[in-house]
Amino acid sequence: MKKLFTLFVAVFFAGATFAQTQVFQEYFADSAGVADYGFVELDIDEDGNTWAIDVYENEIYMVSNSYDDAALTPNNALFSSAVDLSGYDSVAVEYFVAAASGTYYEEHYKFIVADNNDAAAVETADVLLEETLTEAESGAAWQKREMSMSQFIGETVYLGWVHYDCTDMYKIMLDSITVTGFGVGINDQAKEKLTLYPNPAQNHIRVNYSGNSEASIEVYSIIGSLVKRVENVRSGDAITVDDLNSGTYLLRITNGSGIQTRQFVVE
Ligand SMILES: [Ca+2]
Ligand SMILES: [Ca+2]
Repeated sequence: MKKLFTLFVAVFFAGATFAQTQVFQEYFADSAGVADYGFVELDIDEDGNTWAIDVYENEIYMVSNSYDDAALTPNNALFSSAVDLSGYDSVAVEYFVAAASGTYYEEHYKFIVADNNDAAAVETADVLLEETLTEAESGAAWQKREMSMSQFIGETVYLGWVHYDCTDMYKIMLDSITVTGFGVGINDQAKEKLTLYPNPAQNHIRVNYSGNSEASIEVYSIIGSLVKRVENVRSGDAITVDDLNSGTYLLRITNGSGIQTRQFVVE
């Protein structure tokens, strides 16, 4: 059984060590029971139908119905086991979702992050994505969703999928969930103050640190790709970011006092 595990991968960019850790991964690869994966399903509408394991063409995944011989009005929540997000500079999540039917595909759900895995937590959770599936996801055409979870760094959370606010379609399908943490780990030894502003940024971002040492700056995408490098920077200098797409980035600065990483957002 594939459970919570931690994998440490060191990726090297121009001599800099950038650590990438698989914080959580679940492919539903080898069991027929929701609880076997450490997941919890909640039949909030109490109609006897909720998330369950399904198997089709040797692929195992989670499923929740909005039709089963008759129309259902589901309100079914599925929670992962606890995920500890302490110790990272940046965290991203991805999962795959699909609608089983090629015709009745307008399943509705929200992806939430909660501090517990019960019905009360569904109400107070942060909603990271809410959507009605489209033709792109119909006919079991798996589509990836990926987004930042960096706002929860330092917390232990539960990932949740709530299938609700729809009726008389067929089945929503969920599989291959991965949470990845990024950070500079043992190389992040500098303790002095480093700030970025404005953050979120539009055209440029300034770095501000104590001392007068020259710094080199590297900017990484949320998945760890180097997108920009600037040399000979001093505290207060502006770094152009209007050539970057909107999104979350990591800025890694190396100066006389060591290496530090900060997250920023380009609007
Ligand atoms: Ca139900
Ligand atoms: Ca699977």
